[in-house]
Amino acid sequence: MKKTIGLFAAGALVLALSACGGAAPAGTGGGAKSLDQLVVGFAQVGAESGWRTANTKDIQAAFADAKIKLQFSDAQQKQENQIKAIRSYIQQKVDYIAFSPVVQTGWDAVLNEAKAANIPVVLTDRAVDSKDTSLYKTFLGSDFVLEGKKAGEWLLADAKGASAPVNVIQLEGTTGSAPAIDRATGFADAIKADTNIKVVASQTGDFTRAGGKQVAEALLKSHPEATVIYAHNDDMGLGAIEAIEAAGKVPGKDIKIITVDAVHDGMQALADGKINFIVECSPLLGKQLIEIITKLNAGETVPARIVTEEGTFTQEQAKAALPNRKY
Ligand code: GZL
Repeated sequence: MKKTIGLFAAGALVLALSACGGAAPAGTGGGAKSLDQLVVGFAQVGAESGWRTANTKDIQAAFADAKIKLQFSDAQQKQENQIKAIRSYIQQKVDYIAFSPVVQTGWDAVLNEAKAANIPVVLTDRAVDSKDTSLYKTFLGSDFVLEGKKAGEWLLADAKGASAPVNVIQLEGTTGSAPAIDRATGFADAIKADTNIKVVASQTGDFTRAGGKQVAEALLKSHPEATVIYAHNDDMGLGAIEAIEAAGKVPGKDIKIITVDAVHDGMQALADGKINFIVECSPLLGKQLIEIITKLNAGETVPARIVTEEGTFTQEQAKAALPNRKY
């Protein structure tokens, strides 16, 4: 009789433990799964620029190398598509969700749904303006204000001692996106030091080459006094080059161009003297994203903010760097 009770008690104990403990959901430090058992949902912004293409390729390669299953979606630059993708990842009960928020606002509801489902979220590339930072584990990406500041500081140096006014057309990135907001802020703060430099017009080209060309054509017509174009990414700067040449002017000389990213086509235009200065913004976030997920899955904490390292390029530096660039 005693033996039977003993076995029953042991069985009950095992049942109780498995009911309470169970396989802790991944990302909560349960470490219940090995990396090759994980499924990660990634909601990408779209394929709007050379930067985005390089970012997607790098993330997909990093997950393939790490043998972690990646569910990938392209939102075609629409927030509602990203929200739909995140909701589908929640329904699929993925282990982690990562995404690059196309705009800063409007994420609290869906991020609270992910939190309620106990699925950790990692922000890559762009930030959200949610006040509740418990809605995501970390934000991995560039300091866009610093990027804008670097662009402005180059113009300050280039315009030093100039007697004629320096009138700038600004081609903004996607309206409401962190890079567009912050690159404008950093640039404006830097050029304050020289009252001879003025932004005479500023409009979004939505980070695309076509958008940059269309807006540059219009603004060059309405602002013939402009001598500089500051584009929030290379693709819009490349579109502006087409507009400048169509107007019979020489890009890099009649109209100086400053851009951000340093993707191949931008760097080639810089080497060719059609762009004057590029601030780098690295799209190569895949390896760091894998490191973050590996740490979270092992129950380790990660910093709330991980800033990517990046530099700047002049024409000579672009010529030297081009042969070894990965993208
Ligand atoms: C910046 C990234 C921006 C790039 C653009 O991290 O979000 O979006 O600068 C891209 O080229 O479209």
